[in-house]
Amino acid sequence: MERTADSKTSLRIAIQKSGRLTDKTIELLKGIGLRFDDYKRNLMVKCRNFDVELLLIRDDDIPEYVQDGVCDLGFVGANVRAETGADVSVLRGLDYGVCRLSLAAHKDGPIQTLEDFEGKTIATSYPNLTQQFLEKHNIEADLVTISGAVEIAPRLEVADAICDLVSTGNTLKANGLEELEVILESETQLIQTNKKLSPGKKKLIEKFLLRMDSHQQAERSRYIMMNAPKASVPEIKEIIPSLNSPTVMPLADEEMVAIHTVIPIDQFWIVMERLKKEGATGIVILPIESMIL
Ligand code: PRT
Ligand code: ZN
Repeated sequence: MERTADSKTSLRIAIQKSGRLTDKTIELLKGIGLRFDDYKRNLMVKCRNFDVELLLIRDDDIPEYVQDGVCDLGFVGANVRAETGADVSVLRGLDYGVCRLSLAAHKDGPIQTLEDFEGKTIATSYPNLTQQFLEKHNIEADLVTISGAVEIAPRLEVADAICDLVSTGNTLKANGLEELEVILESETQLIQTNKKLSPGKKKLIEKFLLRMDSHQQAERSRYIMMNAPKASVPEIKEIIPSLNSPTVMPLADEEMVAIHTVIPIDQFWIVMERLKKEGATGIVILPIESMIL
């Protein structure tokens, strides 16, 4: 049990109740060892083994709840945070819920460049971000704020163009639209209130972040073991962008050694090919549960 001196201290974290960010956020919280009961049917869930309670709400409400100090932390898309303009601090960027907010228009229509948006009507759920972008580029356009199915607005002749979230681009394509300008690159963020926090809460946030960082680091890394010719060790050390120097152990065959180390997952295949070239054999890759640097 992670109890603090101040036993009433409990961190309140806002997460999306039901939507694209929910499963990944729950997975992340479970991944850092938090245990809680059925979150699907409750608005508030107490964590069993950490002083945390989760508040499950619509993503649009998260920035404001955190700004007002109703919640200490929140997991929300950068798009929603930026649109609300909430006074919060961004603690971490997380690599899920990745998308972009883009201006789009009919594929072969009259709008082909940014200047062509002048005087046109744009449908969006992000009027603030769209307006800020247009103003920055000295373009005057009329905004129509709609809350869903923005992509069909041009077909319904509600607007000439749209400004909406894009991830694969399939929705735009299916509606005969072309992405013309990215106005914001977005990902899920962990945000924190700017209201004054008690020392107990600050300590809990520190612990929470340490767990999260260790988990993220571990997710991006793999433990690698291999046998290799002793003569290749200097080359192998060059190839492996290891955190520290790798562990090199002697084997019964005096010409060979066993090497253990950690590699970043994004370099996995490049490293692998080069290791094989240096004569590495019996390469074993293992996932890492947690990593404290
Ligand atoms: O009910 P609640 O208000 O909580 O949820 P919501 O319906 O407002 O949001 P939800 O669950 O749809 O999305 C939550 C967050 O996920 C967004 O705020 C973004 O931060 C992130 N996200 C990531 C996305 C997308 N990718 C995404 N592709 N949110 C929406 N989309 C939609 C987009 O609006 C468009 O309709 O998907 C369509 C485009 O997708 P592609 O793959 O066809 O390009
Ligand atoms: Zn929403």
